[in-house]
Amino acid sequence: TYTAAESAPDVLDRIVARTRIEVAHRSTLMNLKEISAKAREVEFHPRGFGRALKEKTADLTPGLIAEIKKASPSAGLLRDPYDPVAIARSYEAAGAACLSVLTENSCFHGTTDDLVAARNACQLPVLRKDFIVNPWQVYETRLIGADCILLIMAILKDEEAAELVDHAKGLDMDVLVEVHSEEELNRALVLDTSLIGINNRDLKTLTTNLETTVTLAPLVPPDKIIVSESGIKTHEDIKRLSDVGASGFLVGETLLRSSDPGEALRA
Ligand code: IGP
Repeated sequence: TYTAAESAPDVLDRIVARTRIEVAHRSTLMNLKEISAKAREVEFHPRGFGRALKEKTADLTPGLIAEIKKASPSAGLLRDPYDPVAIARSYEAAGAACLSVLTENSCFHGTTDDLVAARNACQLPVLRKDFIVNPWQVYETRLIGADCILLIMAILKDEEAAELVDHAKGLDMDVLVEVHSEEELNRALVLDTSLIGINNRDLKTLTTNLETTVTLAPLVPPDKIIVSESGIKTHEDIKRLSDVGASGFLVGETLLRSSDPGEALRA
């Protein structure tokens, strides 16, 4: 886990570099052809992630995507012991629309098993929160049962993002594309997905500012679903973000700091 403030700018680069090495290693154990064949054999169908968000919006209730993670580079260790199953159940009982589960290990202490366990414990659609840079990871995401992948525009070239979207769509998974600037947003808008995530956290400095959503949301066409991500703490925050057009709200730290995350969501 990252601690020194001066190393913040390198966190994203370090995670991506490590991820590439790990994927290269794991794909020697099961190559792309093998994993894609296996992913296509998965029998159960993805739970509609975008659909669950749209249903909440139709109800005029905020579409909360409740996050499950043990630690983060900005917050450090959030939960010890860490029980993804209990947290998933309590979020579902509290009325979350969807779950987001961190599977990145080096900085977030997550594993793919955490996602499998959380998803099996509830009926909610699940976003795999990780740093996806390679089609192999998209097939792995389907194999572990996730319903939606995250694509971070800051770490992808246009053609890489388009290719990863195609692989995900081919497996009937939804895609949440994450942006943090107008330039990234314009690159994201041409992709074949309706879910646009606006990350209020600057992944280089790790600080959050809800103004990011306030500034970028008006630039998103009405046929897209806007998910505001990170740094959301209060009902007033959600009100302010819905007023500018967000209908999904990805909340982690605020809920995970509470001894009862579901209760914190209900509050
Ligand atoms: C949740 P927070 O501040 O409520 O814990 O944020 C989520 O938005 C954040 O975990 C996140 C993230 C990411 C993590 C958003 N985009 C990309 C890792 C990678």
